[in-house]
Amino acid sequence: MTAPALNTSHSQAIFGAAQALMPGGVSSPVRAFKSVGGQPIVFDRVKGPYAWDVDGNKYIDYIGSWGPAICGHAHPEVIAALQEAIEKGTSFGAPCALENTLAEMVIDAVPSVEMVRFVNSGTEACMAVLRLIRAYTGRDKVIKFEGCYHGHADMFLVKAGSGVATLGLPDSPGVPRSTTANTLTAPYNDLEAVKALFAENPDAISGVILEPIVGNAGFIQPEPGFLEGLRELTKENGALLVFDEVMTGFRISYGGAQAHFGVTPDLTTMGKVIGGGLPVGAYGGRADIMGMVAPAGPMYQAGTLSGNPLAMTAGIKTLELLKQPGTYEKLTATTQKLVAGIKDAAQSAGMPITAASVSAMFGFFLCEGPVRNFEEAKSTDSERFGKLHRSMLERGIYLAPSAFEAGFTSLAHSDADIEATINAFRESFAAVA
Ligand code: HOZ
Repeated sequence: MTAPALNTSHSQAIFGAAQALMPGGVSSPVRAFKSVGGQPIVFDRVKGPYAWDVDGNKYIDYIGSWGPAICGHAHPEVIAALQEAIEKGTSFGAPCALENTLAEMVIDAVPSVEMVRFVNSGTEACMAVLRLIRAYTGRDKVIKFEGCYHGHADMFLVKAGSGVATLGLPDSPGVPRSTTANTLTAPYNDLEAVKALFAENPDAISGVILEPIVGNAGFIQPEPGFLEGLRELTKENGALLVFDEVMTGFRISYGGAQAHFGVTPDLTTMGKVIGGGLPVGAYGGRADIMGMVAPAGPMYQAGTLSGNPLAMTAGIKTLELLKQPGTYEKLTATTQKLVAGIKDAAQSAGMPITAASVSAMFGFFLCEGPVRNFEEAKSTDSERFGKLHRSMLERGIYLAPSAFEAGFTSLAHSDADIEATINAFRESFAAVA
């Protein structure tokens, strides 16, 4: 069935004007729609599972502000808490009791976290944790995995996922070679490659950092034994294990992917959900390691807006909502229904597909699969993905504009939303097959 033509004239005018004002017209690269073609739509407002653009078109949203909106956009309780908090000011630059509350909630929930430091983004959290593992071990090298994305700090821009993969950029200019010389990479799900790196670099590797479920190279799950193997290898080699739970924290389960898989890293980075839609990142872990962070210890890291009362309020309220009984069961059921529908729709159209979900995170690749690493993710049909993305948009479904980003559901997505989405997939797969 042909979709009614989407009028996006206001979006086009605003995005056109933005070109001269901001590089590529955006504040963050992936949202420019470069890899899927067409122009991005410009949002006007969001509520629950929906987004409205400046032309009045309504979309069912599966990005959720790239993760934070797990309770649904603009949840009334989060908004009410923020309205109350804003009366007391927007930023203190001084200790506030709300930091204690959110810190206690994170420490209670996340198995590896005994102490936590709040920052303003996932990038900041990962940048700081890297400095911390190097300070603690006295070693400079770090192992990351191809296709994993840990923000845009210099040391991590090596075979990175997310926007770097989406735009097909080589490792970024402006990053000194001497900086990335200490970044070692291995294919995801390949323990033998990690073993070899430890053997080749004795007593030189400070730690291994990874997304315990990859969401920045599409959605890729760890194979059984992979996380456990990394836990053993890091211990054997005197290195630290860091889970980047910026995407998975409080999304895969209340205790993150580490609680779901039963593997406890030494340190964890978080972002997205713990800010409830405001800018928050965090890193935390073993108290003896966190004791290195200034002013308790010598490893310096700071931030003017870190722990500000509005961000803490949105995070606290969001975690309170997530802690209610049945939350993750609902998220799992919603997402499983969506993924089963996507698979069925693709198969009915004769389209190769591999799709999966854990809790409120999902993804699909337009190939038979399995997809276990970045190389396999990159070999899938990106041109067809672009066409599919456009067709879904025309049918009122807002998917990540990249084959290298995971999808996110929320507590606000109803059965009717999921059914409407599956119908749109059915029509779109038929249109692009
Ligand atoms: N790097 C994030 C996605 N993995 C954010 C993208 C954006 O906001 O454009």
